[in-house]
Amino acid sequence: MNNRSIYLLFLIFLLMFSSCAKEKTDNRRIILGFSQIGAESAWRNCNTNSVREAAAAAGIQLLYFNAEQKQENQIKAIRSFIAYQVDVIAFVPIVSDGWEHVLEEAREAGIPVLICDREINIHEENFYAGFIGTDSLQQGRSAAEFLLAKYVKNAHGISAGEKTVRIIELTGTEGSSVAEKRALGFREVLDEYNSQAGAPKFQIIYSESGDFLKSKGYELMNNILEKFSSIDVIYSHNDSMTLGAIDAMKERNIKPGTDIVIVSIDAEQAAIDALRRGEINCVVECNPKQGPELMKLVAHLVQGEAIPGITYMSEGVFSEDSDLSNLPPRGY
Ligand code: GYE
Repeated sequence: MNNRSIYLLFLIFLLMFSSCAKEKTDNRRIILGFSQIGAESAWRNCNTNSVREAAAAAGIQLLYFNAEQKQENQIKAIRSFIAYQVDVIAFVPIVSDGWEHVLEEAREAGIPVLICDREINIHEENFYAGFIGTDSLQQGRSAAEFLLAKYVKNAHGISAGEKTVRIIELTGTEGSSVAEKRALGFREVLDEYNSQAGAPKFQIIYSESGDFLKSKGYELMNNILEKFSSIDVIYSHNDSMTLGAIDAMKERNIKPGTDIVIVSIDAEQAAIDALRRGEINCVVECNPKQGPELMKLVAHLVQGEAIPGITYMSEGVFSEDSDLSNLPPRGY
């Protein structure tokens, strides 16, 4: 190769490089680093798809990491997003504690952070830009309000003044904000009722974590049915555990929804189908389709615009009293 052709090659390379560099600084796509906790439920898979589809629709480049249920993997993912200098970081905190250091690192790097779906125990300003997700305290309250309506107003299966309603609770992942608040909201409403009214009283006779997993819901229910002979209600923090518990009941010829009243959270298709069959009595909706709202928040942050501290998804309650004839397919 003579000097002239080397010079020409160099020129072509320089031109190529400068056009790439221009592309990156002037007109490049927003990059969002998103750390998901895993794939423990149909709800979670829908949540992941919603984020992926919304990012694609908004032209946002998504760096996606699945933490496989481990906080340490989430922390590693967030650190790699910082090293990559993404525009915004979003993550679903599997548990509420232990995020101070990594959030401090993101703050020092000047990268705004959005907390998705579950909350964290840091409420200091400037640690993160905002939260988008579900109102789990309200979901717990709604679950209890259904029980008050059923047992107190409609006097289901009891004569007033006679009985205690014995409740078993299947809780979600220990240390997660969602499990804590679904437990709290539920107790808040029942405790208030118990402290004022005569009878019936509502009593949580047993509570254990099934980690939001169907397999654990099944396992827990088998153990519970061995231990307790009289159960009025199962309150389960998500549909996956509920569906596992229902399988265990059916194997023992216990009729879910009739012999034992069942209240669940999420409203995935399989639970709505069970509600229609009378095997579940109430499903409190938890809306996983957070992607489009999340992308709007990301775009605002990149523009340097203010966003609300909390964005809750819109959610409802479906029960045996609801008209479900026009309910569209759930998509999860
Ligand atoms: O209810 C459950 C999932 O964090 C709100 O996690 C979410 C919960 C949801 O696995 O099914």
